[in-house]
Amino acid sequence: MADFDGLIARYRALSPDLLKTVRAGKKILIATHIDADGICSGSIAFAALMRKGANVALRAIPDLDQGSIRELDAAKFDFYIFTDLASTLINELDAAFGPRYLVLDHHEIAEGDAAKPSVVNAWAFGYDGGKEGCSSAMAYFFALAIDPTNQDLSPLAVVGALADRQDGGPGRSVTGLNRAAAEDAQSRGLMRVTKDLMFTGRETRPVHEAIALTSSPFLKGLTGSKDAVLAALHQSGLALKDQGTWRTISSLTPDEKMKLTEVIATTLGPAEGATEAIASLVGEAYTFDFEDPFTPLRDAREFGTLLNACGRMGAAGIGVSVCLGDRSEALRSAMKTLSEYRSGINKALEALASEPSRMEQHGNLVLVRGEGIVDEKLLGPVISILTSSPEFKDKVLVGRAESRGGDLKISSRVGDAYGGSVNLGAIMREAAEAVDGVGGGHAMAAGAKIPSSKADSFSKAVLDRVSP
Ligand SMILES: [Mn+2]
Repeated sequence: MADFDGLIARYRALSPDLLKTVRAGKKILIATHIDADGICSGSIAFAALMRKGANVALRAIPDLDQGSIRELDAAKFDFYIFTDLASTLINELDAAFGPRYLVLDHHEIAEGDAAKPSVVNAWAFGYDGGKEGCSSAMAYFFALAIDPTNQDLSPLAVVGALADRQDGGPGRSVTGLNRAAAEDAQSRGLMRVTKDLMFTGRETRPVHEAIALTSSPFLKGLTGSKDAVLAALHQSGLALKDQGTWRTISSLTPDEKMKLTEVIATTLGPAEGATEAIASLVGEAYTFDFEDPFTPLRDAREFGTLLNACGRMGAAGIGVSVCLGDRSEALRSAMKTLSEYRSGINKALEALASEPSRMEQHGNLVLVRGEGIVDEKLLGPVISILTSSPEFKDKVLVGRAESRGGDLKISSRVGDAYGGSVNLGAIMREAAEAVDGVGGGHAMAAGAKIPSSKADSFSKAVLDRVSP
């Protein structure tokens, strides 16, 4: 049972001490993960403290480990706040910082650690941290306990939830703690919730571009291919322009939207999973009307993609600036990063499609050998996109790419329609440890880093643990 009141009470209880630290002018560092949920949660915590006049800095890091804890310690801050990371390293944080830290997170955590005074974790309050409580929502209610006027940060909580793919409720809706944040955003008039076709850029892009940009679900023959989409649409007779201007998906009439769905159904044909792909195109759209039309910030999912792109491409700081309100230089640079990110992903997907032998199938498990064609930075999104494709949505995908220093980066995801039960977080941790690597994560999405020379024994260790 979710204990929302318990979570709020917890935050209220710890905020006086924190505000004392702020007022004393102590140096505070917020350390957060580089993905969109990390960027949003870090930005929310940062904004809440900055508004209280805190001496606060924010740092986004790819992975927290012993080495990065030592670096943070050496930076000599008086107090540390961790968002979207650290739940598996509580002992190490105790050793390094004693009582001078706080973790706001939603990753799985040992029960004993969750009860510690410095830890606030979604799981400890009855929320499934993988589905109904992202770090950004955790940070949002923390901010709200510090000051109720921080309600204006609620849109970022929704962005973080969608970016972490926590929209598994009915009609692709957010649930649980994320829902509570979404309701704040709605009631303040910051966010509009509608039922719409879920194409990327539904408010901002010409219809054919929006369809080609959509990778979740992966639309075979359409995703990544503007020309193919245009050809299919031309045949349907759908009016793509209005007085010379390209129309957007959201401007289509209900009948036209129906027609569009039919065109896509025809193009996908009777392929396995096509019906589900089309069903998952309809869902809850979250729109921020205060954002400029024709920017990716207008749609909460696209906002998340923009931030993920920044994080992956080594520009998390730009994402933070956008979250904190920069709509000029930072937004321009984030949009440029997004288009590089998209073209990198498309290239990798095309390369994999042209070499089917790189997708090794073992029962329900597919090993994706991305060495040499998938940039390690893009491995996670590439594997995610593949698990949303009709071909692999009932499979478990484990991808790999070359990393620096003779290592392999591993990224694994469970397809949306996978029938079995599997905990990738545990599998990645165990299989990696068996070959002197490190791994971990969520049940549905996890990763690892292993020595290249151990690739085969790692694959075998994974195979042994995924039940056929
Ligand atoms: Mn997260």
